[in-house]
Amino acid sequence: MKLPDELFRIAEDIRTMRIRGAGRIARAAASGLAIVAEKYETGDRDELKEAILEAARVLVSTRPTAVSLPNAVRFVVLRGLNAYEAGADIAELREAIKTSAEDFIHNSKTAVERIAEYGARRIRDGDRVMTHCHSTAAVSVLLKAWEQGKRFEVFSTETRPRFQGRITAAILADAGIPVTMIVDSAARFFMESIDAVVVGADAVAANGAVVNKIGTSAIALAAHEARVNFFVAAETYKFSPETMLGTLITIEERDPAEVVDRDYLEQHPNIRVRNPAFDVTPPEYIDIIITEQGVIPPQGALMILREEFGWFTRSNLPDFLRGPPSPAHVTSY
Ligand code: RUB
Repeated sequence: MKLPDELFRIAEDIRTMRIRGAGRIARAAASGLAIVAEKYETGDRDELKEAILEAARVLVSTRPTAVSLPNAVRFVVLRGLNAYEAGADIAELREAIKTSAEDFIHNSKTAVERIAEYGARRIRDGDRVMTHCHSTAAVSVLLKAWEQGKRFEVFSTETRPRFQGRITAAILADAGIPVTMIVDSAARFFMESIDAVVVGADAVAANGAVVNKIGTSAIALAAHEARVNFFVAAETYKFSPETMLGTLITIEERDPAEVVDRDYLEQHPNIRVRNPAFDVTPPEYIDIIITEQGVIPPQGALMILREEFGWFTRSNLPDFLRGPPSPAHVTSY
């Protein structure tokens, strides 16, 4: 089976974080499946189905934490499998996969726009807002509020070790929003002057816990202590249906060389460096989750999951799409 090179390029870009952020990762995965549906050379519908499943496997194994990735792949694959089982010929099967990928991408972009609208209502004139990492959903809330004429300033963490906060700060500054960049460990120092924290999510669990970039939970703790509102901006495809069944979300642990350079590691072989990419913020520290369906308290996560993923437990998906992927170097919490 020779899958198109573009599929492997997308998978590699996700793995190496050239494509990053849960929403972008999901949209890239959907487009990867559409490419396979369009370009995989065969006249046999069974072979095309196997190629799609193999591509799905390649994509979900790239990064383990962003639940948007398996959710996007499931959305696209499920419609393909349904068409296959309904007797679709090869052209119809290709079309089913392509249109469901297009639908996912379209819905995903619309969801971010709605979140921007709903979230912007929570930003007030004169606010000082803190954000962490680079989340398209969180940034879109801030950009929308600014566009509506609200005037506020943003404190953006730099976000060690990959400095995604620099992307956030640059986007906000380009839009004319006053931005102050701080080191991650200064979050509590500034918290007393902050009015609201807005972050994105890689996954939302059934109990309302939010998995996001490492450091998010410490910021939430500081916000809780200082009685500062803590908002999460998350499309519903970041909610994890597996957590309804008690599965824990896998936390990606990345290369220590992202934290300290290889020379240092070689000079100090007895120092162990760990690099978890995400952490879990408990629901008690979260005031609201802003979704495209509306604003919910974290306790409403189960309701969203039932509505959006009621099909999950009874679907005809293959096993590898029904449980969390488990590549090497990951820890479960
Ligand atoms: C990105 C990150 C973002 C979420 C949400 O981590 O934690 O806050 O993915 O982003 P990484 P978005 O840089 O490791 O992918 O709102 O853009 O989906």
